[in-house]
Amino acid sequence: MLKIAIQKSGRLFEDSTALLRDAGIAFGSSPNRLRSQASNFPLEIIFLRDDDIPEYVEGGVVDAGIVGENVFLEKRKTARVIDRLGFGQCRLSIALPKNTPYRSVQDLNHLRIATTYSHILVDFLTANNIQADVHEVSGAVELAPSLGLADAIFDIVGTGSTLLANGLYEVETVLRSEALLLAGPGLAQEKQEILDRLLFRIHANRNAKNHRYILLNAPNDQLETISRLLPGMKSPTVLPLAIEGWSSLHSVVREDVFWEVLEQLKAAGAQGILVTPIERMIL
Ligand code: PRT
Ligand code: ZN
Repeated sequence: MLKIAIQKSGRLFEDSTALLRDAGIAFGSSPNRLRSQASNFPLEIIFLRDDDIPEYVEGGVVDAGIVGENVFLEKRKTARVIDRLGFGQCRLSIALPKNTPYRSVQDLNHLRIATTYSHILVDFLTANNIQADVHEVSGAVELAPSLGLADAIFDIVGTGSTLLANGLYEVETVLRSEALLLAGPGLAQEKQEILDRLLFRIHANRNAKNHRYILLNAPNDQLETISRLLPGMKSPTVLPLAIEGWSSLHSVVREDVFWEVLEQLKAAGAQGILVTPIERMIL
């Protein structure tokens, strides 16, 4: 049995549960539940505040956990980063009131900076040789300048609209963060095997999301050119059509380039191009 901690409620909850459910794992997650045993996979899900997850992973109370990189780095706990999950994306940035000018990082010297991420901030200031006064606060960081508690803030930014609403603007992006899958340093072999099975499923889903299946008809004299545009997993499948001189070609194409590839295929003489989503993909 593998124990995995995820956020009980908050910004990572939906994506964390969806990640496990898309991996075919069935479990209950009612709001007042603290733990839940999967019915079809050797996994127990523990619901925690995100701040506690790195410590629980380090201490072996849970075997794995899903938490924002910002929280993981701030908590200074030891764990293996098993995977970057692509959700919960945000940045940790320094922001100033909009009437404070900013030219370079030197302008942070001697400022009072309010934050809940003092470790990450101190590391950044030290690396840049800046002497500033770090004010650890427990919340509502973006209010600190207007209350006269600080000259600047260091906080999480998503869309940036909270900064804007508080008359602040971003001057330094210190960290780009996303949700991480963490695991304890020394998992027992049985637990590591379960984690590997879970990862296999997560990757099959991710690969499927990042690719499209493509079918097209091509004149035989263009097959080589078209095959070069569609390397697929090993090479494209080529089948003869009932009409002389034509073939059907099947392959996969990466999601992020597929419009460009489609244009090139068309220019190379491909016809009847079909593009469909893939449900699972194992490389
Ligand atoms: O209760 P618990 O302690 O578990 O949750 P929490 O309140 O500490 O965290 P939560 O649920 O707010 O966020 C969990 C994680 O989501 C964070 O640690 C980040 O890794 C990630 N994340 C992604 C964010 C944001 N985007 C985000 N926008 N966390 C917080 N914000 C805040 C931001 O600071 C601002 O105040 O949301 C507000 C809106 O942001 P804008 O820039 O879109 O206006
Ligand atoms: Zn938290």
